Amino acid sequence: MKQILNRLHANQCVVMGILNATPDSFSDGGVYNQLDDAVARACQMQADGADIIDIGGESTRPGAKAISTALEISRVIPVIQAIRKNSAIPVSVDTTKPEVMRAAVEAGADMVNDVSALQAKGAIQTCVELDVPVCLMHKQGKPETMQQHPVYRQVVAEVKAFLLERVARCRQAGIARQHIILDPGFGFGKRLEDNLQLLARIDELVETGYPVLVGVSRKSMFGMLLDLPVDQRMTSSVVAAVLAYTRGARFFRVHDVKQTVDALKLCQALT
Ligand code: 8Y7
Repeated sequence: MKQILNRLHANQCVVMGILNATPDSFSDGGVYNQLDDAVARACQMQADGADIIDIGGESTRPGAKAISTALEISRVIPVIQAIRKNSAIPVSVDTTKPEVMRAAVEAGADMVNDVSALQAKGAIQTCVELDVPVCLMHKQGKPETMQQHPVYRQVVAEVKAFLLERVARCRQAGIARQHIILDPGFGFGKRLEDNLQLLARIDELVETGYPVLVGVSRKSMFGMLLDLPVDQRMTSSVVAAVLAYTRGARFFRVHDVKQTVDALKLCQALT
């Protein structure tokens, strides 16, 4: 994990491969639920150039319902343990629950990816104690209802202000500055126009000095803009990653690891 932070702070790219441990994950269709398949998929992503694997057990797609802590732990922990046993690749846990964060790090996870920016009770303190890097993501509303009626007056300014407020709380509580990563949360309570502005102006988040993670892979913003089903969004996802790169983003959460890694290698070769 140290290597990843060093890369980010040296302005180099980091690619996070997505591994869903949910029965209803919209892109992978629950195909990788079996442990062996999860390990195989993680190893394939590592071979394709992923720097870290993100494992989530609670779907955060629009309309998804929250699940219990026990169910989430039962989905995520065996996958983390299995990857730990078979590979040295760093692992991040995609969760909003402090109990899951703790169990995951105890099982060998190296980083916390929280789509609610550590707003759950006890989440900040847990991350202080775990002393691992955290990705703070913006969202408006809850996954179950967030796409029903998102509203912003100035989306970029509002997202940035929210994230900086979360940073202030984290820093006050004792989370190290080098452990903080920011993410505007594409698709999380955002209209197409909001997502496009956030992507076009991602440099305004980069200006904060914190590494910025971009998660646009296969998202519905491409479906809406280009009228494409989820299995045909790879090109737009990779191009969006490249555009975000040109505006200063260096951390990318993706399904299509090889394609994204190749594109980013080209970007890095030109800078
Ligand atoms: C994001 C994410 C998802 C994202 C971060 C999907 C868990 C939906 N999206 N985490 N998670 N950023 N940090 O389409 O954009 O992958 S789930």
